[in-house]
Amino acid sequence: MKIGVLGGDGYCGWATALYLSAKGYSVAIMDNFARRQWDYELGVQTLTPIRPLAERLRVWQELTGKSIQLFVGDVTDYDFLASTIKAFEPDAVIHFAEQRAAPYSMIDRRHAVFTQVNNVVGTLNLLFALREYCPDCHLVKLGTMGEYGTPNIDIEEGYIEIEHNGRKDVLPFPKQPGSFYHLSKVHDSHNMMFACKIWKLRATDLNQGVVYGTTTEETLLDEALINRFDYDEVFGTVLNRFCAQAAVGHPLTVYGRGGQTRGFLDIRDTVRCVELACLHPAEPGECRVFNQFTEQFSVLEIAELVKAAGNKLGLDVEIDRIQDPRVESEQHYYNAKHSRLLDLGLKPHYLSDSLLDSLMNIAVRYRDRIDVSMFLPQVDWRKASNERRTVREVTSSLVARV
Ligand code: NAD
Ligand code: USQ
Repeated sequence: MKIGVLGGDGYCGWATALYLSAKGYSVAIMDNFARRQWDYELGVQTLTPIRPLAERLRVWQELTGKSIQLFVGDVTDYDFLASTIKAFEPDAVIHFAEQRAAPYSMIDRRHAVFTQVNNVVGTLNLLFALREYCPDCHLVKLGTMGEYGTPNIDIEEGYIEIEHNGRKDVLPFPKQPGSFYHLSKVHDSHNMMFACKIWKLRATDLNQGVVYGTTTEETLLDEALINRFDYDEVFGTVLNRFCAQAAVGHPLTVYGRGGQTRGFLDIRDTVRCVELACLHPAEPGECRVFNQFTEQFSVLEIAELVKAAGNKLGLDVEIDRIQDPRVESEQHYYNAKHSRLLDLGLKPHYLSDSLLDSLMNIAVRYRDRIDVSMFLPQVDWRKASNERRTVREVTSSLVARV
């Protein structure tokens, strides 16, 4: 099977490209390195020292004899995307290439607009390119559990049967996303459903929970293959942030009451879920949805688990509660179905088995690289409409003055 990995230089994409290549699939990465640019803009860097993509790919080839093709370009550039799809002729395309941080999309109007243009236009371009050049290709698109929000009812996998005024139908599950980023995923989902309906494309929308973990079997082969570990307030997800905080003795920053509950999964399950979706493609005209997570935890439960893991390593970990910079329910009902990937054969890894090895030990190993000024939240949902000068703007105005 030929598989294109859009966003293959990023966290999920890099692990997926290596995993699929190791399994013998013919893999190509498409990426414009936007993610590395956002780090420069925000003045942050991944805790783990990642190498340039060309070097990563060279080392992978030297170690395994397997080559991964590279197409450098922007998926919002239709000519680039269409010519790449035409040249590579994939059987499946995994689409990770989006701006994925909720706080980034809430910095100000510009970042909200950028996020939605980047994400929605990229996905629309892909739908048109597939229809034109590869109509039988299976689109595996990364959505998010955050599309659903936190309704006071059980969350189904994409669709729900509703009875209204004596009539019944199966309809898309209601969406109540909590940021302009999460909204971009809802817009993508609607565009995909529509394109599948009118053009008979085949698509799987993987509504993924929060991914954790740094290591996979493949990235462990060499230090040059190491994956990202983001811990800053914008791109760092909650588990990474707590582990990095614990490693340097900074109190864990639980936002608000800490009852915010989310689905979580190990990066090793992300790559397997993507493979399972590829091995069992959607039918032509079908846009199906899998909820992709393995366990659910509240933020406070995560903090307690990190505290306990830190204590095992001799770290003195404190839990702090700070005002929630987001607008979200801090205590709520949460029960999301997630059986479809298990039915296809997913054997989950659990947090209790990976918290030390794939998170805490990595945080401790690289703790000298941690910048503690990146811990406290600066992006505030309530102030998102204010224009804000970013580090990059300040730096470029200094450069301009020189
Ligand atoms: P990431 O930021 O590490 O990687 C995204 C990659 O896409 C980067 O390499 C970036 O350069 C590339 N990219 C972005 N816009 C592009 C464009 N216009 N053209 C070409 N390349 C572009 O993000 P990630 O954590 O690997 O997430 C991947 C996908 O999975 C995203 O769609 C995200 O919404 C989804 N997801 C991630 C998580 C998580 O916890 N990391 C959870 C649920 C869903
Ligand atoms: N949180 C804290 N303290 C922190 C950081 C976060 O309490 O220091 C809380 C947040 O308020 C939120 C929860 O932890 O309630 C999760 O936040 P997060 O930053 O770990 O995750 P989120 O913003 O939801 O986004 C991440 C990925 C995104 C993906 C999403 C899946 O960045 O790409 O779509 O997880 S989900 O959460 O299911 O929507």
